[in-house]
Amino acid sequence: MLAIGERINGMFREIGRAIRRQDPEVIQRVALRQVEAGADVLDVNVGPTAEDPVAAMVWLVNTIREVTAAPLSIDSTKPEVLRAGLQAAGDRVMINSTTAVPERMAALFPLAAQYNCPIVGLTIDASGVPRDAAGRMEVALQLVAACLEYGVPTDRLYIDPVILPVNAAQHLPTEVFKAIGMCRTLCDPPPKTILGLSNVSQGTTQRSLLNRTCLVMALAHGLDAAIVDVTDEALMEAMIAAEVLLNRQVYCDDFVRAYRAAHAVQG
Ligand code: THG
Repeated sequence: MLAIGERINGMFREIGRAIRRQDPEVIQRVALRQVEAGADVLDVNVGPTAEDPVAAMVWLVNTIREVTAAPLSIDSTKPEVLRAGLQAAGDRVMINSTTAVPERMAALFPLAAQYNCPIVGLTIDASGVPRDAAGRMEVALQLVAACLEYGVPTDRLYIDPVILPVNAAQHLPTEVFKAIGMCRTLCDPPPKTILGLSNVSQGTTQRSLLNRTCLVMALAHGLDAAIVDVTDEALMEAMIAAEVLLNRQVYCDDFVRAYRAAHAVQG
């Protein structure tokens, strides 16, 4: 599974403050800590507070690039912020994210083609988040169609079926798991799937337990990537064990250590 570190997000108070003060040390420490914990990619989101989000994104990307060449997931709802982040990062990027709203897709799929990079497509259209798995598939098909229209290979699309807090909508995780499985049948080669995992536990008192249980269940349905707290050791160990049980990693008695050694970081 592609593990994308979630911590560089202005939603976290420490990160928001570092962005406002342009304090590189906090950002660089959090970037390196995630890479050392096993992040394959770092998500970069300026959060809700930045007053000039384009400048904040460029500063964040440059600050991270001073300490690591890890791939970056440029995370924004605003096309101009995504464009600026991609430009600052150069190669080794992914676009996080587009919805299936046509103007959004027209702005962002050409960027994915230009940068030759993966793009996350949320199953959200003009009427919002669909209520069930079938609704998510209808929106996913529009995202696949946009791949064909704009010349992006379908396996470079990561469909995000959008997981929401379980305490607000308890029937939804089941629909999200079903949607993950159904994405495999959409086209050939099929799109990949991704979740912003920590959404599921927001506002609950058992965050780590819900996160890792949800991750294992999503993996069993075929999930390819997740934006997670890679510093949550129990979560990462559950991910590794699930991959062994799903025959995605070779078994050995010391499989956690072996996984970590194989993913040892080049910075
Ligand atoms: N899909 C995609 N991208 C995403 C999301 C998604 N990017 C953002 C988000 N969702 C994934 N990242 C996070 C990061 C943090 C939290 C949840 C998801 C989180 N933050 C604490 C909270 O809200 O309780 C902040 C606590 C604090 O301030 O310290 O849980 O779904 N494609």
